[in-house]
Amino acid sequence: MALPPNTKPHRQFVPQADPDAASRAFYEVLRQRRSVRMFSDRPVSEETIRWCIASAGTAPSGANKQPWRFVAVSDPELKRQIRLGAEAEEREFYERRATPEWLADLAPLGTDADKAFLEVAPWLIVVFKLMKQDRDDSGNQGQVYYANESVGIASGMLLSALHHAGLASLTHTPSPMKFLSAILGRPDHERPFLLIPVGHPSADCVVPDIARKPLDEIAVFQ
Ligand code: IYR
Repeated sequence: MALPPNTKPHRQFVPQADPDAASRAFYEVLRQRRSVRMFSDRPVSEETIRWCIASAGTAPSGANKQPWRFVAVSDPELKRQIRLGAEAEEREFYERRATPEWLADLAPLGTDADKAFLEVAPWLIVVFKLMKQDRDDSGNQGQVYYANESVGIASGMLLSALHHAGLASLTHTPSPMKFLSAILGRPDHERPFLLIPVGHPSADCVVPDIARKPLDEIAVFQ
């Protein structure tokens, strides 16, 4: 392979344990993550949120364009507006837009249009997908590539980082999400991608009694 013009030696991360033990230990951590919809108002420091977003920002992306913006909201008035905007869309969803099959699929989760957690959770991280790069000094906006894949990967890494920090989170997708751009004053080239409430679970928090598919259903070795 021809070396690209700019390279440096790669130092591979070496885990504390051997690969079998390290991969299993990571699985044992991640399998404890659950989507939480019952939050307490217990605070989470901005420092913690900053490190978790920094972890997400280490994600690979198409041509390394890093087509993401993470907007971390703790201001109560902004959270209130986001709740009102989300609940308006969710009422439409539950009362009109959702098909009967979709509603039946959601029944085990017990979700409805009430999104109180959007005000209770100390942080809402709104993930935006960049449709173009930010303007450079001359005002030019370059292309981004594989933006959905890139911001999806970064979001997964964000969820893992939050979980690793002992925090609860939810991937919330009120649809459409345009109201988030207006409330947060984001520019046109940023599209809302995910709304992630972050915090601690309430003392009485329960989660749906559902299971993940076993390994042999999700993996094929050949
Ligand atoms: N956005 C709605 C509905 C919803 C849709 C799916 I797909 C879910 O996995 C969960 C909920 C809501 O948040 O209630």
